[in-house]
Amino acid sequence: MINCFPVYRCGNVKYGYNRLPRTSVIIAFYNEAWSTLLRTVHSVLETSPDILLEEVILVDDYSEKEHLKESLQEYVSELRKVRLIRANKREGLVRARLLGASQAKGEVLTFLDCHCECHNGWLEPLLERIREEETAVVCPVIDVIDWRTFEYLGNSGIPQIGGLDWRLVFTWHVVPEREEKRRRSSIDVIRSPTMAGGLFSVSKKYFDYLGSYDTGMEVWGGENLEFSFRIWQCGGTLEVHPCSHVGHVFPRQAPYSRSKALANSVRAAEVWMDEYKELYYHRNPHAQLEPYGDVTERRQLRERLQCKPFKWFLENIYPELHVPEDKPGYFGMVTISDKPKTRKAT
Ligand code: UD2
Ligand code: MN
Repeated sequence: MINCFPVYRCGNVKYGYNRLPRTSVIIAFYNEAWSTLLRTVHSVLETSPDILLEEVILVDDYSEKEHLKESLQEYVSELRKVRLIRANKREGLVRARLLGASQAKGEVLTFLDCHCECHNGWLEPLLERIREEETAVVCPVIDVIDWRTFEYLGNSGIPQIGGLDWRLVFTWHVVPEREEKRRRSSIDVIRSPTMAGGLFSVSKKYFDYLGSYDTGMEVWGGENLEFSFRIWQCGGTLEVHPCSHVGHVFPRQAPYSRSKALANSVRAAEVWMDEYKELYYHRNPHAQLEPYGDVTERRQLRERLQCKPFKWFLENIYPELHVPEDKPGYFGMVTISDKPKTRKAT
């Protein structure tokens, strides 16, 4: 049965370790707690076969917290294969990751958030898939780590894939039937229209070919959808591997402001969504007023790589997404406030 978490079958796969590409693991962080950051690093070291792990590159995005200064440097200098590099100013996650990528020696880049725990056997399936298909960008299943107790809660069993809504918010979905039919076995990769953003492996060569990231994006947000559109529209595939599991802490509140997310999303819409960007603007009128900088180079990249239109993405990769027909004056978005309005007693 395709839907069962194929844990037994995953365990039976034999890898030709000598043939797999080696990876650099890149972890950008800003003001992260000591315990979660080190949990991430140690879990990578403990669960990655030595032959597959080129190095772990920690990129400090100009953190202010004292524990991330000398103490971290000292701690890390004792760890084999781990390097710490520091940004000279706050770069935001896109440029911080690229700083790490620019120094990476591995054939494959594997990005992780700085509050993860890799599970045994997480790396092999990602690398095997890239060995098989260089244009595949592969994500692990993201398991949940409880943000209060830090307990590894795992996953409900059925891996989910990524989507989006017309406000350009990332959403999770069950695997559609058409995709279940396409897969030949329960341990086959699952194609996903979008990625959550933080955890994935990509061939370094292919990442560069695709234009790595949009360096005009600041702090947080938007880069995950931008990269997802770009992968699909420019000829790659975006996949979740059901055999690869990595836990992630979804905290209640990030240790920084995410005010730049809107401009980042607008950049993604302006470059990749063609006329469909209007559907976004109708649902988020603030977006249309947001200054988003210059996207000329990104449009040139799209031209150069001869990427497909957004319509193709909608029809072929994400047919489940309802495309509304906005008639003038008849569109909007229903929002449900989480704070119930209290009625004044009369
Ligand atoms: C999700 C992604 C995240 C990113 C984001 C959209 C997962 C599990 N997480 O949000 O990777 O794609 O969506 O942008 O898929 N960071 C910096 N500099 C900054 C801000 C953040 O280095 O200015 C680091 C941060 O410390 C962390 C990573 O970037 O390691 C992602 O940030 P996050 O964990 O706050 O994002 P998350 O998981 O809410
Ligand atoms: Mn995160």
